[in-house]
Amino acid sequence: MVRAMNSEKSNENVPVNSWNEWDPLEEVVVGVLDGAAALTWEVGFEAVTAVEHLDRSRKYHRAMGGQAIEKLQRAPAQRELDRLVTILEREGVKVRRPDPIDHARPISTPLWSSQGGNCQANPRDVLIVLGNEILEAPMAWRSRYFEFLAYRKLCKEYFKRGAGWRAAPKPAMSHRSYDWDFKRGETYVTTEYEPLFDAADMSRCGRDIFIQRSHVTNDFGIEWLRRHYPEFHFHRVEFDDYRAIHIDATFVPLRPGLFLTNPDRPMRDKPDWLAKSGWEFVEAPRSTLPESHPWFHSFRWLSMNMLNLDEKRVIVEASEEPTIKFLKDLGFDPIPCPFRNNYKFGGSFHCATVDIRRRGELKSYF
Ligand code: ABU
Repeated sequence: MVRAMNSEKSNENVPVNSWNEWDPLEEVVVGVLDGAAALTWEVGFEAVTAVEHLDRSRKYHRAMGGQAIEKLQRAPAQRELDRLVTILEREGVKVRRPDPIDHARPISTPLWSSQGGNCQANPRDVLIVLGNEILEAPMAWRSRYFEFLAYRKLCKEYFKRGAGWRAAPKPAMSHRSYDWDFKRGETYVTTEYEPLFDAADMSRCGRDIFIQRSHVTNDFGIEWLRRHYPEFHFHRVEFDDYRAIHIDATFVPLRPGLFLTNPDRPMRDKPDWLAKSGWEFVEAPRSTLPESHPWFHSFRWLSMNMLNLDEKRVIVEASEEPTIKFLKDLGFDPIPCPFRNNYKFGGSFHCATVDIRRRGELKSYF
């Protein structure tokens, strides 16, 4: 249900309204850490694991998958998350939270089982707001199959207040959904057996939405989106990234006319229309996370995973001084917040949130 089909002002009374990544943010869902479990090793997870970590990671997750991440272990990340909520509220944004579900127990469907689930730290991966509608993504990892449940109370509430609410077809995630012999850097682990996508593989720029073909988003999923949301133009993009998962540390629209790009992940076959669109493409500074840091190979580009409160204010990780300076030079007002302990849960500010309401309307920027 896309109400603002042209550039008329959208109805400000609607509970759900967000068309891009930069309009003034009024209401946001912030993830929670309670209930988190160590991920279970599965082929989809293997595909996005840095080669340097493969052996260690496989061993750890086979042994620990489904084990609870206890409160004490979560405490440093929890303090950062609390700080993020304080900042958002101070900046005038209404914060909503999902219901934690306990991921530390085996899950199964008639076709497969997993030692455990994941967490609800990253609502961005599961939900996307397309105009006045919330869409639940199918997801592509077995450990994430039931993650949507944490957001159902909120979705029901928004629906009752008048928002659109849709869920993509729940995938089988059977053995046919995965290429068990995928070639790192050449092919993707997800096949075309059924539609698959994570919501975080999309960057919204009004009528134009960039969607990455990745290890969690396939062409069938992109086609499903095109057929169900004809009002939008979904542009399929690919990047040189053998671990491709989610576009929000790779290709980030910061305001109309400006993309932040990842110097290690150039876009493949950038279309001519985009190159000539008049939008500027600026390379993100490298992270201050030291190369010797055990998470360096997996998480260094989370420095790009920022949250816009509007076209000026951007929440950025507090230790990323080069990024903070870079943003100031571009005319932004960066708001630093420590968040590195949250990286263990897979994301930074963009992942940890999903904007429900931004003050704005549907526009064409290209
Ligand atoms: N949504 C997290 C993406 C992380 C990365 O691409 O490095």
